[in-house]
Amino acid sequence: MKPSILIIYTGGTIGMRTDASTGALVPFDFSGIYDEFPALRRLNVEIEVITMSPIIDSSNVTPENWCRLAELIRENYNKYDGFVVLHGTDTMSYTASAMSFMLENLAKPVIFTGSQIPIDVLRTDGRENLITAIEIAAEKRNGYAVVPEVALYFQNCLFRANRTTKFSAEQLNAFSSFNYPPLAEVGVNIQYNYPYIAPAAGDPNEPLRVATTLETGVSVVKIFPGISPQIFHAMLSIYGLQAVVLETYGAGNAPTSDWFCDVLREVIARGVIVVNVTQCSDGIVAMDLYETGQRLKEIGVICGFDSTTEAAVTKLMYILGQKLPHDETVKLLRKAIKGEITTQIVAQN
Ligand code: ASN
Repeated sequence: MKPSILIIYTGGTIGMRTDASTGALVPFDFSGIYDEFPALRRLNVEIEVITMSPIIDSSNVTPENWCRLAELIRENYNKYDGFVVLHGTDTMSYTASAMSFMLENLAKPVIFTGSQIPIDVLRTDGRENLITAIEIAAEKRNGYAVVPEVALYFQNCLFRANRTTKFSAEQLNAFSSFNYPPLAEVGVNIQYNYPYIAPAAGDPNEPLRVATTLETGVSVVKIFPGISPQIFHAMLSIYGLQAVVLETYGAGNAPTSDWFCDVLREVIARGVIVVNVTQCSDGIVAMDLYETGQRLKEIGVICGFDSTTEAAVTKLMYILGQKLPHDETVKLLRKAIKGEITTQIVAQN
């Protein structure tokens, strides 16, 4: 039997085409996918398409959209072997990271992709991204999905979704996974890096569990030389704030000045969770390395290891949404729950 794939189109450049009469970019109707890409018939895959309403530019995405997407995957989970989510590139890493946490016992591929150039432009990157994403979502070995996790395919590379970042507004290889190897590299053949692909988180025949209670009292604070005590204090004193992703320097370093540490001490005493991630794309937070990191640890800042900001934000929304006791929340933050941080390093810190 042919594998069956559900394509979920959410919006973004990949689905845009130029209206001949007005010259404006208008959404492409993916339901006519076989007419547009007859080559898809040769894939030996059964494809169906759902277009989410409204179609959005991904800059407008919200946690409500994430919940609708997760529910849609859950409703269709038993009917398909895999899912391809077409999404705008700007916030794709956030949505895909959120899905990696929200789809709790996932055992089927959920492959995100999109494009930098609209699909009807001759030089589009969307066609190849779409076709290969479908092929990967349909790939089985011994009857089981080869990539039973949430992944992101872009320009010849398949990445674990919650390890990705959009790093280029210009290049066609717009995404990178700085701290985790690609799950597959695509040339003439698709070369899967099997040891890096996570095993299924559940049984493919069991219903999918989705978590749709997300806590949005989360903020990202990027420190910079010259940040004033008033500004830092104001950013951390917002009403309803439950957690902060603190983007620090290098291996997790921040100023040691008393005013800086006092602000952090005060917010942590209020019960706000502060997670330390680095502003560097590549590398890991090691808070024992320098005095400037040690101070943060003493204050009670939680190490974010090699997490991307995208993964840290969405993981916090997901975990805080579960309303667990404080120490359990902290334990989960220090643990790789969906391969989002490097576990060997977790053991050392
Ligand atoms: N603004 C678009 C989006 O993220 C960019 C893209 O898809 N390339 O929806």
